[in-house]
Amino acid sequence: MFPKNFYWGAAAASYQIEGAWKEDGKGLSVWDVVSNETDFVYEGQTGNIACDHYNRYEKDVQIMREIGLKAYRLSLSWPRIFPEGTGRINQKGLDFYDRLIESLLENNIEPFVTLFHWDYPWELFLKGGWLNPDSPKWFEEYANLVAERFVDRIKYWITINEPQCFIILGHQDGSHAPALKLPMRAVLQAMHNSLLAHGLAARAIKDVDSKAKVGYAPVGTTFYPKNGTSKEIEFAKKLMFEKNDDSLWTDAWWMDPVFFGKYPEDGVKKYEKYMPEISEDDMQIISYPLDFFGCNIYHGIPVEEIDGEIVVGKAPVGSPKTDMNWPVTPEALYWGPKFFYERYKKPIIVTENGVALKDWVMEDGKVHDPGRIDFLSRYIKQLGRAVSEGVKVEGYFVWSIMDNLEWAQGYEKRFGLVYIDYESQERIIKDSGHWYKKVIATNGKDLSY
Ligand code: GCO
Repeated sequence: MFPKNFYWGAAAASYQIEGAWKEDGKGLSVWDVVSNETDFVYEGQTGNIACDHYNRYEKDVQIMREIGLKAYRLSLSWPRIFPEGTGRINQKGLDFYDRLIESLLENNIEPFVTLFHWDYPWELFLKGGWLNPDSPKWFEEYANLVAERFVDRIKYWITINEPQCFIILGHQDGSHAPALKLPMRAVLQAMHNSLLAHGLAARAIKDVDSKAKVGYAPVGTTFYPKNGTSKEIEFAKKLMFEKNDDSLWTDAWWMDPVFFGKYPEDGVKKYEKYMPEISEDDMQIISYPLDFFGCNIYHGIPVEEIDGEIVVGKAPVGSPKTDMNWPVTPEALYWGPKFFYERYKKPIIVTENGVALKDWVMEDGKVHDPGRIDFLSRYIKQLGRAVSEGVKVEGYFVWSIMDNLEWAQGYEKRFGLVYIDYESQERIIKDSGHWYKKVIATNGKDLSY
């Protein structure tokens, strides 16, 4: 069912695992400052040490090899490479990624590199961050440098991860760093600049290596038809791709500009008063042609027909939820990729899917997580269904390779295939990690527990 050479992988992001927040010349990120200087993160936790992946990457790559990963999705820390965000380069930061990438390649693990997974350079934030008209250029400079440096070794690039989160959560509702609550006009300006940054970075990478595969990983809110009727399907798509409310989360708002070169008209009308100035050139830059659509999908929202009326469905009382309180809805990994593929016509890579559970080390010294195995197996089956119906899917990445800092929720949430003891930094492959090994070895055929 899954194509040959399918990328079975796992993912993580720099701030969530690296630690070494001041080692070897790294600059600060907005997350470093906010977590150290406010009580913003759960129990006052920080990413200062995290999984100490910066110093333990060799061991971590050995674990990935043991699990049999074909691919690993990492992100680069922008302030580790440019301590001030632009200009001065920190060679030692680049050297770290050199070592990590070499080690992955030696172990036959394909690195998928995300340029920006939210650890924005503090020094650039002081200059206005995403509101500064030069901010797209700063990102272009960074993209160009890393593309030049890693051109011979990296085939797959992702520009920005979930712009919805760092813009809406970071700049509008203040629940992520830099913890701003800006008026809509400013939020839309920041959004537009981040999309320009994406486009310039995509172009910069392709200019260095025309064969590189470049993608973008927005987070999607997937609505799915509970009974699969055509009326439900139509309604689900309407909720994903039309502007129905004031929220900025609508999928099309973040995807149409990138894949179609224009903001959806209904949204432009709705935000008319607050829209930034947009030139023709801007939309051309933002829609620089991409090679794949990266989707991060954890759950979906059902729509259903009740007494002839189509409504947003409610989860039945007592239905399963993860430790994030997200509903378990495997159908999302069938309908989401299907809808995105139909609309944007780009090969899909599931850049994130996974589950937080209350894992602990049991008396036998192991971490038994049958819930994660059940979760992943149900979701992978649904993805397989999409594949068998012709949706072009090239890879699937479990979030996450290891437990890590879940942003404002700190270390309380455990998403890993590998358990981390944050006191001793011991790593233990969970049952799900061993199970995933078999899934990979059978190219997704054997999902049994
Ligand atoms: C995201 C981020 C990850 C999260 C994960 C679980 O998608 O929010 O990419 O960094 O940790 O999704 O919430």
